Amino acid sequence: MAIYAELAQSVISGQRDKVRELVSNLIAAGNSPLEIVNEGLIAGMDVVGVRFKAGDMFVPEVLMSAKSMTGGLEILKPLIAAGDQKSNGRILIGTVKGDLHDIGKNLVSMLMESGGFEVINMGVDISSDDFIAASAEHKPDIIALSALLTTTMPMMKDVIDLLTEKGLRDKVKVIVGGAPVSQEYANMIGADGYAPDAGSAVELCRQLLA
Ligand code: B1M
Repeated sequence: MAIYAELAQSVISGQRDKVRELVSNLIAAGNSPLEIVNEGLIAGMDVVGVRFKAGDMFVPEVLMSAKSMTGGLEILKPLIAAGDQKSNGRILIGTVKGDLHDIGKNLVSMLMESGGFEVINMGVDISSDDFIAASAEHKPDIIALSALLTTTMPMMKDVIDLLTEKGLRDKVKVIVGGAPVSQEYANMIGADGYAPDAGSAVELCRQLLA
């Protein structure tokens, strides 16, 4: 659909106001919020990723794209989020220490909420100690760790090791995700599960708590 291509292009060129306008138009025309996320916003960020890697886009431009995507997500969130249904479980989510990427993690968090989970979103650059402290405070059923950098992936293992060290590992499930993470890596570090995208993360949480 041409309007999705226009939305993706507006994300790529970092036009936050235009993104918000197009998202609003798509909602008004009756399009599904999840389709808008996947076909427009994520499609745009995918191109940004390719150009960033190729050196055709630089950090300030990527940040503009990220802000545009977030602007669109802000409008979509209330439409995707669940109403007042009973909680399916409590999830503590955050991006690990040293990693500032939060768009994917926020999308996962949003879909978890819409899937009926109570979500505590700790933000980015969260140390293993802070995950453990928050876990002791909030007693989540699941800790969900996001990492977008190969250099920060080892912090996921660090969180799991610290949970074990503190005798808390059997009290909580740990799931991992993010572009460089894989099922193989999840197995290697002793996580309870891996999900490649936001939709499967919700499905995984349901399975783990069934
Ligand atoms: Co960064 N960055 N970045 N960046 N950035 C990547 C990740 C990179 C792949 C770009 C590239 O080279 N092609 C590369 C990593 C290479 C690597 O390690 N393998 C990279 C780099 C190198 C860097 C810097 C080091 C660049 C620099 O400064 N020289 C730097 C690091 C800063 C830091 O974190 N300490 C950096 C900085 C930034 C910005 C700040 C400019 C910005 C982040 C803004 C923000 O998040 N607020 C940024 C962005 C935007 C990207 C790309 C372009 C897009 C990421 C994104 O938001 N994608 C990215 C390239 C790419 O991934 N294609 C890149 C859209 C989002 C919806 O997808 O996050 O993958 P994603 O999330 C998905 C799934 O992964 C999954 O579900 C989500 C939805 O389906 N998922 C989970 C995510 N978390 C999950 C958790 C789960 C389950 C599923 O369960 C717990």
